[in-house]
Amino acid sequence: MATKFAHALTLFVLVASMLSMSMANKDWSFGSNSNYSDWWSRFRNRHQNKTEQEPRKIIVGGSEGWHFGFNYTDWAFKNGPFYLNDTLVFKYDAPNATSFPHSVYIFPNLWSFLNCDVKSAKMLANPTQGGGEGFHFVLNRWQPYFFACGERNGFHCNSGQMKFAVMPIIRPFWPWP
Ligand SMILES: *[C@@H]1O[C@H](CO)[C@@H](O)[C@H](O)[C@H]1NC(C)=O
Ligand SMILES: *[C@@H]1O[C@H](CO)[C@@H](O)[C@H](O)[C@H]1NC(C)=O
Ligand SMILES: *[C@@H]1O[C@H](CO)[C@@H](O)[C@H](O)[C@H]1NC(C)=O
Ligand SMILES: *[C@@H]1O[C@H](CO)[C@@H](O)[C@H](O)[C@H]1NC(C)=O
Ligand SMILES: *[C@@H]1O[C@H](CO)[C@@H](O)[C@H](O)[C@H]1NC(C)=O
Ligand SMILES: [Cu+2]
Repeated sequence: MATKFAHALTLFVLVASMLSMSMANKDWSFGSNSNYSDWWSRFRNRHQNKTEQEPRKIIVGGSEGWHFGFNYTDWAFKNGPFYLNDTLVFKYDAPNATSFPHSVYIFPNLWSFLNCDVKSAKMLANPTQGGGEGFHFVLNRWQPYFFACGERNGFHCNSGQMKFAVMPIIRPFWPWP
């Protein structure tokens, strides 16, 4: 129980630092290195570049795709923040004689995520749905999402690091610098 709590605390700090980092880096506040004319020019320009504001399609793991042994927590941390209506694309080959199956599950809460309790999770995509264009999942709710691979009763989730959490944030009305 103590380790569970420590894990939860770590995750909380991670998410909090992710959010504050994104706020700080993107110069969200009227801080010392920002000024009003800067802010107004950004506001006026907001209609000029719509492409930047559209929801993105993000391939989970980038060129690595969705496989055993890649650090997806690290990936999510480095590729965040994610925005509402962004689409996550899970790409993995259908199993064959020499490769192991993967899948995509979503946990109902932080505790089952930390424990890789696949039995309490819901399957989003079976082992054959990651082929071709991949399995698409839209982050269309303002809530934390806990993803994992459900194969081998949590072994891929635990030992294979095939798990990550994202908390989509609301996209600002004008392009961020
Ligand atoms: C405020 O921002 C504008 C536009 O970026 C810049 O030209 C100006 O030098 C800045 N003023 C100060 C005091 O930093
Ligand atoms: C608009 O945003 C896109 C994508 O970030 C960028 O490639 C392009 O250069 C931007 N165009 C202008 C006029 O800023
Ligand atoms: C995965 O990455 C996270 C964040 O960078 C790090 O805290 C963790 O120790 C890494 N896990 C492993 C097994 O390397
Ligand atoms: C996300 O997409 C839905 C459906 O297209 C739309 O109703 C909603 O306003 C969008 N939300 C944001 C924050 O873009
Ligand atoms: C099985 O899948 C792996 C990875 O998806 C691929 O590299 C390999 O060529 C495939 N083997 C066969 C016999 O199709
Ligand atoms: Cu897997």
